[in-house]
Amino acid sequence: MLFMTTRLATPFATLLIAVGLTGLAACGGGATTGGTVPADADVVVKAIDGVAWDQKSYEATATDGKVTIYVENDSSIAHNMYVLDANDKVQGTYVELSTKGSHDTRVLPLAPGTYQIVCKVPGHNNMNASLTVK
Ligand SMILES: [Cu+2]
Repeated sequence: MLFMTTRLATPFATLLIAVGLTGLAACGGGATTGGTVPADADVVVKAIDGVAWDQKSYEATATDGKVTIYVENDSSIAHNMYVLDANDKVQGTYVELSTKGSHDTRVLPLAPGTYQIVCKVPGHNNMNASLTVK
């Protein structure tokens, strides 16, 4: 009897996962509410009130040489996010975080080392955090 219950539960769990993924896909970014952090995110970065990132330093462990960065705007003003290497070279493409709840994910090929996460909106110099990639 226990065996049968297990067999029945598995398709049900699969259905739940499918429904969950559909819900995630419907979230196209730029919504007015916060997003769902992807399960494979290596680092989560949030812009918060006070013209700041939620941390001064972040750490991420690369997977196959790539770092998955999820970024979200939890503040009431517009921001953007750039990842810079030690020579201030922009890594990949930036993320526009125009409204509260704006969010996006970048998968960047980053070698181990120290990077900067910055916002280039004028006057937002305080939004300068370090990202250590291992
Ligand atoms: Cu900003």
